[in-house]
Order: sequence, then C-alpha cells, then structure tokens
Amino acid sequence: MERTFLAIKPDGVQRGLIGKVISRLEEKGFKLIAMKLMYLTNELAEKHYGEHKSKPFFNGLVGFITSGPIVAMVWQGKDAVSAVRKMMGKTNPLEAEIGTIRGDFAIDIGRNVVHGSDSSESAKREISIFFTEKEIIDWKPEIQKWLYE
Ligand code: DAT
Ligand code: MG
Repeated sequence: MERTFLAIKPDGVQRGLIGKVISRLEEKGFKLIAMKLMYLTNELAEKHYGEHKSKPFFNGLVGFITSGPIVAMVWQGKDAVSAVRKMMGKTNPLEAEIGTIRGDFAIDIGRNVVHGSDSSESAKREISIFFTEKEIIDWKPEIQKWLYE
C-alpha cells in the first residue's frame, strides 16, 4: 500500500482544524502510521520546499511554514498520494472544489491549511525528511477487510 506525507500548516493548527483534517482521512479509510506536532526550523523548511527555491513566494512560504507548529503525518492506503491530493483540492483554495479540504476551509493560496506529497517520489523524500523508520507504525486496523476487497 502506498504512503504519503501530509502536514497541517500553521494556519490549520491555529484555526483549530487538526481534528477536522484528520477525520476526513480517517473516514475515507486511510491509515495514520506516523504523526507529530512540531516547529519546522528554517533549514528543514528550505529543504522541504527546495523545489520552490527560485520562486518569488519562497521566502514568504518559508516564513509562514516556520511561524507556528505544524502537524506532520504519514498516511497509508491504496493510491494514497493521488487520493489525498484529490481530498486536499487545488493549491489556490478559491479554485479548489467544495468538498475538498482547501475548498471548504481556506481562501488564500498562502494560507491553504495543508501540504500533501504530489508524487510517490516526493512522498518518499518528504517522509524521510520528517520521520525515522522507527517512528512509522505499520499497524493492522481490524476494519481493513471492510475497506479493501
Ligand atoms: P501544493 O501545496 O498544492 O503542492 P505547490 O507545491 O505548487 O502547491 O506550492 C507550495 C506552496 O507554496 C503552496 O501550498 C502555497 C505556496 N504557493 C504556491 N504558489 C504560490 C503563489 N503563486 N503565491 C503564493 N504562494 C504560493
Ligand atoms: Mg507541492
């Protein structure tokens, strides 16, 4: 089963949306296998968002993501990377479909509540930035047989 990295950004934590975001993924049937509340250092934030280093919004993005605690998580399930991206909605919340996390909870592109890996390669990279193998708990939910054929 595929793994993906999901983070609730400082705006989501400040606005009390941790539970709602987690509920959506739990209700969908994805399995939480790692989680921590943490501050990102500048160094970690720049590494995580390395692909955007040349963008005009890079400094603002790093400033924002380090401005308060985030919740870093790893979720597992069938096609988890693309399914979670779909549940997050488009980067610009005003373009995100209603029913998605960003579509329902956000307005501004710079305050879009969640980060999620955009490919299986970035998922592997991001998971290894935030978690050691030991911190990932591969448990077997009893309801598994009611979720997967
Ligand atoms: P996503 O978070 O959907 O993967 P991304 O990787 O293109 O989007 O960008 C990372 C974050 O950077 C995004 O969540 C919000 C911010 N961002 C992207 N484009 C932006 C823009 N044009 N202006 C301001 N912030 C932007
Ligand atoms: Mg991205």
